[in-house]
Amino acid sequence: MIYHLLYPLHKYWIGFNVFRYITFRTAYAILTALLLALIFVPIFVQFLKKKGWAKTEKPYEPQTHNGKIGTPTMGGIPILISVIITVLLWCNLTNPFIWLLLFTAIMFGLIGFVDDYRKIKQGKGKGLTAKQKFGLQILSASIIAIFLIKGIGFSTKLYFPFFKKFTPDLGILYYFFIILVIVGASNAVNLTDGLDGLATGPLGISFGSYLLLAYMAGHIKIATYLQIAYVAGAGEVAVFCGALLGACLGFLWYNAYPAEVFMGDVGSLSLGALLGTIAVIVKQEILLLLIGGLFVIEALSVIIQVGYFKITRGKRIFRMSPLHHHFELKGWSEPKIIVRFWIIGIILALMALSTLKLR
Ligand code: 57M
Repeated sequence: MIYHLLYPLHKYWIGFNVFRYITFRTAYAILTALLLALIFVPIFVQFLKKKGWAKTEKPYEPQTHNGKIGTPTMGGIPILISVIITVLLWCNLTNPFIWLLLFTAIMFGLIGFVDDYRKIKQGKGKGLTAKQKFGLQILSASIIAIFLIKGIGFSTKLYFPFFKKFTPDLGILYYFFIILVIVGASNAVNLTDGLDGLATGPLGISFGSYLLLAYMAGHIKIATYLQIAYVAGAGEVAVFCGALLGACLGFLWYNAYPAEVFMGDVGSLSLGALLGTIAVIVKQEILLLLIGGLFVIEALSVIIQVGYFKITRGKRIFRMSPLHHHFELKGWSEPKIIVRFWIIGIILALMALSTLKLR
C-alpha cells in the first residue's frame, strides 16, 4: 500500500521517489515485520495459553523434552500475520510473484494449522495422517507450478552453481521438480523444528540469503555480470524475503531457548514452502541444497535412519533422528546444539553466496 500511495507523489516532491527503490522497501519490510512480530507473538502466546493450544505429551521423545509440555505452539500464526501485513504495506502488489508467495504462505499455513489443531484436540500428537498432509502439500505445490509455468510463462530451465553454460530445459518435468523442491523444503523445515530456535535461526539465514539472490536475479545488470538467470520482477521478492527475515527475528526473540512458544506446523510447513517457492522463482533451486543445508541434513538423517531401521529390522545409525535428537542423546545441551547448528547454517550460506563469483 505504502508503495502505491506514496511513490506517485514523487511528481510533487522528489523525496517520495525513494519508495521506488527495492533496497529501501526491503530494509523497512525487515524492520516492520520485526516490530509486528515482537508485538503480535506475546499477545498470541497469551491467547494460546488461554485456549490451551500447547505442546502435548509425545509418546517417543528424549526425556529433556518433558519440561516443554504446556509450551504454546502455533506461533506460526503471528509470524504469518506479521509477514502478510508487511508485504501488503511495502510490496508492489502488481507483481504476480508477491501474490503467488501469499498463496503459498496461506495454503501451507492452513495445512499446518489443521495438523496442529487436530494434534491438540485429539492429544497424543495425532494430527493429519502423513498421506493427508503429503497430498495437500502436493496439491498446493501443483497449483504453484501451474501458475508459474502456464500462468506467467516461467522458464523451465534449471540453473546450476559453477556451470554458467549448463542450463538444461526440463520441460514438463519442471512441474514435478517444482513440487519436489517446495514439498521437500516444507517437510525438511518441519523435521528440523525440534529444538528451541533450531529452525527459526536457519530460516532467517536462508531468507536473508535469498533476499540478496532475489535482488540480483531481478537486476538485469547484476544478473548479466554474474551470469545468473535474470528473472524480471524477482527483485520484488527481496522485499518479501525482508518481511520473512524480520518476522523470523521477531519470533526468535520468544522462541530462543528456553522457548516461550513453538511455531507449530502452521509455521514450519509454511515457511519451508515459502523458502522452496522463493528458490524456484529466483532460479536458484540447486543452491537451496547449500543455503538450506541444515534442513537437508536433518531430513536426510531421518531418511537414512528409517531406511536402515527397516532394512536391518530395528538397527539404528543415529541414536535418534532427526540429527538434533542424536546429539541430545549424546549429552550435548540444547543451547549448544542450537548455536552450533546456526554457525553451520551461516557457513553454508556464505559458501553458497560465494559460488556466484565462481562461475
Ligand atoms: C516434527 N516436531 C517436533 C512444535 C514445532 C517419521 C518421523 C521422522 C516423523 C518425525 C516428525 O515428523 N516429527 C514431528 C517435529 C515437535 O515440535 C512441534 O512440531 C512443530 C514443527 N513441526 O513447532 O510445535 C517437538 O519438538 C520440540 N520443539 C522444541 N522447540 C521448538 O522451538 O523443543 C519444537 C520446536 C515439540 C518440542 O518437544 O513437541 C518433534 O520432534 O516432534 N518424527 C520424529 O522426528 C521423531 N523421530 C523418530 O521417531 N525417529 C526414529 C526413526 C526410526 C523415525 C528413530 O530415530 O529411532 C522424533 N519426534 C519426537 N521426538 N516427537 C523423535 C523425538
